[in-house]
Amino acid sequence: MILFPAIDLKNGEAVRLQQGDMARATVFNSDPAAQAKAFEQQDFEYLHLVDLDGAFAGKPVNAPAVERILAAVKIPVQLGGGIRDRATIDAWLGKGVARVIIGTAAVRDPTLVREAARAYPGHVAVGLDARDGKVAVQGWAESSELSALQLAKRFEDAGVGAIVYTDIARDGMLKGLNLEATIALANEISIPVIASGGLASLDDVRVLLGDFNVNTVAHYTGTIAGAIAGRALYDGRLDAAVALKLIWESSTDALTGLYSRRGFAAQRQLISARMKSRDRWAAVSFDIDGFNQTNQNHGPSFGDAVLRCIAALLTAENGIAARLGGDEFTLLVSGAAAANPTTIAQRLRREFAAIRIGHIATNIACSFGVSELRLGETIDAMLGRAETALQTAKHQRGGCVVVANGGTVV
Ligand code: AMZ
Repeated sequence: MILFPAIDLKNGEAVRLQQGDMARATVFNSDPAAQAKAFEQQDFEYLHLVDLDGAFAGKPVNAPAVERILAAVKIPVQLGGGIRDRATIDAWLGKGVARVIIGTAAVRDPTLVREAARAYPGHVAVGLDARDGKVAVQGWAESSELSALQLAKRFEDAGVGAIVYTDIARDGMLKGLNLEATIALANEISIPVIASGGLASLDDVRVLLGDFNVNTVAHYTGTIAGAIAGRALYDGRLDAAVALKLIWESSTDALTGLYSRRGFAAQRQLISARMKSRDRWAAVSFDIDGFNQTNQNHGPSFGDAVLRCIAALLTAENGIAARLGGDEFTLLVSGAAAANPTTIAQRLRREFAAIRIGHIATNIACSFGVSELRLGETIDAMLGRAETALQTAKHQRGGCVVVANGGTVV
């Protein structure tokens, strides 16, 4: 999960509004670049910027402040407000914005969103700002006839990297996120959702991390990839260090230290946002053949030791790795390592077979599916191909490496 600190720009200053009302603005920092730098130094990994005057004007107004922020920080930045045409999208992405957020134009000109998302997969997000169930536009001064879900559905399969969902009534009010509506939306679409509006305390962060034991939330199956924190950070209600520590701890598997499903999803998104079209990436997915057998024969602590050994091997690679299930793992590698994922899989296969726990030889056998990123493909699509190849490997005979796009290495 990514916690995005928000900087909303009005007249070149960093402000917070209440319920989007420009007349209820509090200036928190007259130097937004210094504020951005402060957030970076607090270890936030991604910034959320809004050009408020731009959202009302329909074109960028606080561009100089945005450019100063881009020059001041190294972490990626997502930006919304006044981005209504292709030239503005091209310009911001060209200047180093990692992801543009489109609000009004997503209602009025959905083709723009679709075309931009195709040109820049993962770098275009849709901002859905809901009031009384309907999406608001034009600085939230006007309402549309569409519900958030109706609008979100229009962009399924368009390559949109995220939906930033804001409950306007809660924005700046410190009453807590609208979890129910956010989860309901996340459950209905495959696009990751970023929750926004009203984040008030560590409790909101805890709930987003998967502590869904609240009676209102029965079934959570979608992806909530992050949340936006505004006023709570500025007035000190939310301690950044404590919140980020909590997020970091819950993004890794307690046993192996590898990324958990949720942490891996967040990292994948970050990678997608930072990815340049010619970057090289590859995926290696695998699971252990007959792991239950291993556990039953030697007891759970033996299984744990095996998992720890695998984790140590995996993290030695140049990439990020996750334990996605009891015995299922995924490795994402970049650069030179991505040139030949089959070699990586074969090496891992040899090394796993040689793992010893004390004096016991484990003889672990794994099935592998590998894939390389195609030009213009998303990381998720590449991972999907590796997963399909893995299923084929398991069905063939086990213990082999299947390369997406054909080819089995026994
Ligand atoms: O607070 C407001 N009145 C407001 C606000 N925060 N109005 C718009 N916005 C943000 C949206 C989204 O990120 O949350 O501006 C962006 C949308 O801008 P546009 O110009 O694409 O509608």
